[in-house]
Amino acid sequence: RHKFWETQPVGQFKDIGDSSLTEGPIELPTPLSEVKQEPYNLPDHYEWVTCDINSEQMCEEVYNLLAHNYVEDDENMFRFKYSKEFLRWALQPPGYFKSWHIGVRVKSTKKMVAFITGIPARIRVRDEVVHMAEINFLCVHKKLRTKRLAPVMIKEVTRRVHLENMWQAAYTAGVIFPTPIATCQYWHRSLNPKKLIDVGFSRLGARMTMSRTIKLYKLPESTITPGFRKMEIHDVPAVTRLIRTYLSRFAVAPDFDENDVEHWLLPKEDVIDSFLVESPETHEVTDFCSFYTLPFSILGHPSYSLLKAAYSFYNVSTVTPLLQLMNDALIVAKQKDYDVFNALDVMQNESFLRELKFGPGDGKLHYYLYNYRMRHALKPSELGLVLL
Ligand code: NHW
Ligand code: EN5
Repeated sequence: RHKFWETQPVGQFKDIGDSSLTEGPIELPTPLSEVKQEPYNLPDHYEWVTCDINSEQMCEEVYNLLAHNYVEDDENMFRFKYSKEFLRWALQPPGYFKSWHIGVRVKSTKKMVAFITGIPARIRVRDEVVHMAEINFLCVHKKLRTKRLAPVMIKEVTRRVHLENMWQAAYTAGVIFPTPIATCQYWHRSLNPKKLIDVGFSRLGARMTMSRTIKLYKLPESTITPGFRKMEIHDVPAVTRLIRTYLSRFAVAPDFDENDVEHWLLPKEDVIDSFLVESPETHEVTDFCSFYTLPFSILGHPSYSLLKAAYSFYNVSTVTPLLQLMNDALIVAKQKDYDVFNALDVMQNESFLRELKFGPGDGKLHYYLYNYRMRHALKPSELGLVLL
């Protein structure tokens, strides 16, 4: 069934429910001297390239490959369109390795036809903090699909992760292979219902008119919570304390320090937005919310080519009810002209999704760990991790 994944140190479908298997690494690390020193072989006419994402030219090549060949919805109506600034942010967190940004080119023309990336992350699984790679942006050009290039890409990134003495990875995908640690549901909150319906992202509900639908999704002009403001650099220590405490309650979550919070959560225009509540009395930071920007290209529509989407990232409430905090997040997203606000049912998100008029999407997101066995699948609410 899964000729490649059956050979990898991942939980296998046949082992589901086997209580003799314990939680933790599947294979032990090997001495670095035993890690293969040369890249895996590619088919003739192709070559590896390590991508310098700071170079405008390289970044543009990667951007173009992804903009035309990366993830689409199940009906091929929309395709993710990560911006260049987003890619730079996503691929250069503290301690990143350039060698983990891997492209494949056609030797003769130098055209980029495949890509995969890793970034380092400390991920806590229950009580243990594991130094891992987060793998993302696996992409093979549409014309080179189903030729078993993806397994070579995965083995090569694995080798380069091993060379840095890391032996585990985390990744997400919309498709199933051995073996998800959790399966999450995407939810969507219409901000611009007319456009969403026009482009086929959503449908007019039964017994609903356009004007009733627009009224249903209407939001206040400005946010409601006193002390709600954009996060600033001087907030990093307080936000780090808030988020560390919050994430400690989940079974799987990143172990963020101040450098990580500065990188991942400080606002960057059209990439990451973050807001917090500073108590007007005590000036304490009590609540936090964030979303990242990931538009869809709209494929083959006569009048619209881009759908502006915000994705819920990390949110923490200690004083402001989470529902009110996320309602304010919707209001700022609407002010900033997003068409839709998306969220997964991870962490405590289920507590606000229905009430704030999110509806379930047609997509699911499966979470995976490489070389780390979980005894049981987790519920989405036990996950404290959001990947880009
Ligand atoms: S998920 C997004 C993945 N990208 C896309 O969906 C873009 C559009 N699709 C494509 O470009 C986020 C191609 O269809 C891809 C597959 C490249 C997906 N993950 O070359 P073949 C990520 O980036 C398996 C893992 O013939 P293809 C996460 C498939 O099950 N495996 O297929 C990435 C089969 O194996 P099997 C995937 O369609 C995580 C084999 O690939 C997969 O031409 C990577 C077929 O290969 C996917 N998304 O290319 C794993 N899609 O055993 C990281 C298919 O079933 C692991 N496959 O026969 C950890 C590494 C680091 C470890 C460090 C210690
Ligand atoms: C990991 N880093 O299919 C990347 N998205 O529901 C891999 N559907 O936007 C991620 N088909 O349901 C891969 N509208 C998995 C995600 C791939 C992208 C994807 C789904 C998630 C999505 C939309 C559009 C569907 C178009 C037809 C969807 C319904 C919205 C509606 C709004 C009103 C209330 C009910 C729901």
